[in-house]
Amino acid sequence: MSFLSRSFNRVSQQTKELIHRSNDHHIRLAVTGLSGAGKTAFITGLVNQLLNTGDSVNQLPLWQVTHHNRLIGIKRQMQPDMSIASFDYQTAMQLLLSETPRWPSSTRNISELRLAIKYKPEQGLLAKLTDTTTATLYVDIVDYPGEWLLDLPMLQLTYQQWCEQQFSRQIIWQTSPYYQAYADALAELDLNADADEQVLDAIAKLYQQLLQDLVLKQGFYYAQPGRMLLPGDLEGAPVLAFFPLALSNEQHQQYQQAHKNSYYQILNKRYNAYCEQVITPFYRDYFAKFDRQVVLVDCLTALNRGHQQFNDMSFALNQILQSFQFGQSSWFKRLFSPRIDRLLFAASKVDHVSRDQQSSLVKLLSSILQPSRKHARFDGCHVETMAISAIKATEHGIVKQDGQPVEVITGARLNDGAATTLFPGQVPDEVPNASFWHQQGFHFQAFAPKKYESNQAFEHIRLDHLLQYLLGDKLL
Ligand SMILES: Nc1nc2c(ncn2[C@@H]2O[C@H](COP(=O)(O)OP(=O)(O)OP(=O)(O)O)[C@@H](O)[C@H]2O)c(=O)[nH]1
Ligand SMILES: [Mg+2]
Repeated sequence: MSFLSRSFNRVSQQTKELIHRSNDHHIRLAVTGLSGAGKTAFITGLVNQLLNTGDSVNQLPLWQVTHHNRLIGIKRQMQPDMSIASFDYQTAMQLLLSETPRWPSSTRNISELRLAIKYKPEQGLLAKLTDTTTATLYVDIVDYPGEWLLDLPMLQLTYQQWCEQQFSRQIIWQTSPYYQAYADALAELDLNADADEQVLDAIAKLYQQLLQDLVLKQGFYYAQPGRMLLPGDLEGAPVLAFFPLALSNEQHQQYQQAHKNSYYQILNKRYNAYCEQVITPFYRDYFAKFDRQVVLVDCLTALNRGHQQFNDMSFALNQILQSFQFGQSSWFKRLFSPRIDRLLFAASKVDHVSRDQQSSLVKLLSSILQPSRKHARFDGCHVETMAISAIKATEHGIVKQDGQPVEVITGARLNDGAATTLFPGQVPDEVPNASFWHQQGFHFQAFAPKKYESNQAFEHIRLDHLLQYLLGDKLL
């Protein structure tokens, strides 16, 4: 293809994007959640529902476009960004539909997909203006490792502020057997001296071991830089070989005068380089352009992990949500500075609890995300909270105990596949105090996916309600 025709194709692609966006026929949906929250399962489940609409049984009755028989069809389309991978729906489906069904693996890299939803507009403005009987809404969704999200708050902090914030978490760090080695190495470091690459690498490794232990073994959530948990192609790169220092404000001021090759200055420089070269491109290219957002939160695993861990998850989420732009959108803003005008907090994996506990889960989620809700609402964004399951792995039932009906769930336990019927326990509707965890704690079970047939849409909980909230107004 000649240079001219390539350029022409690129320009016409960009023009098409612009037309979709200005026509209000394009939505970028942010699927936000910490690692393990259920983003990949959610995207897979959603795509599975959408690609199977039009089957004899309407699995999405509360989504009005299907309820009113206005949906013509949904297809996956070529994604807009050529430089990133396509969301691997096929592999996720193969795992879910295999002889022993398995969940998709934890995500290692960024990927994207676009869906085209073809529908009949209601006999309203759009139908009159365009004089068409069909219209198409394009929906773009990005999947990425939850660890990358942890870095967004760093963009608002200088190196000094970041060090101070990290060391305010010392009580949490001290729960790890790896903390002491890191603290000792810092105590021996002369921050005015010429930086030695190997010493920096060695201390960064100790800090990385500390973070990995805190997240993977102790069950905490907030760990920065997030790429230390999942370095990928940044493994061994100087831009990731930095760590926070335990210094007072006066000491920071003093070391800021040190010569440019000193340990302090090199650490400061690497921190800034990480923000500019690693976080900013990710944020600018994928995270600054959303119109709608779903925040998936796995409260049940966090409850299992403990009081400090649960609070740490809430803190991480509220910090991360400060990086998003909320507010009423207009066609002008949609083109030049998009804002999220609908935000949904979704408690994921609600199939892990019995039906009578679902409303408590919603209340619990609302209570922990209260600061973010206030922030988004203040800026004019609609906020809703619900409990969902993207791919239902259990059945609900009722058994009699001492003559009384008790709500239970049945499914295959994740760790050994054993068929299990149980009452998973009560969900608190607000964060309990620490003594509750000391006395009894929580023991919610994880379940393996159910066996589904390839020509059948998965069962789910409230994906139709979610679609109505996030896309309903764009399909009128
Ligand atoms: N029962 C049930 N389990 C779910 C559901 N969604 C997710 N899970 C479980 O949660 C685990 C994590 O889900 P993922 O979709 O991989 O989470 P993620 O947010 O993509 O995590 P990262 O890729 O690590 O960022 C899965 O392996 C399942 O065990 C659901 O709807 N029901
Ligand atoms: Mg994932």
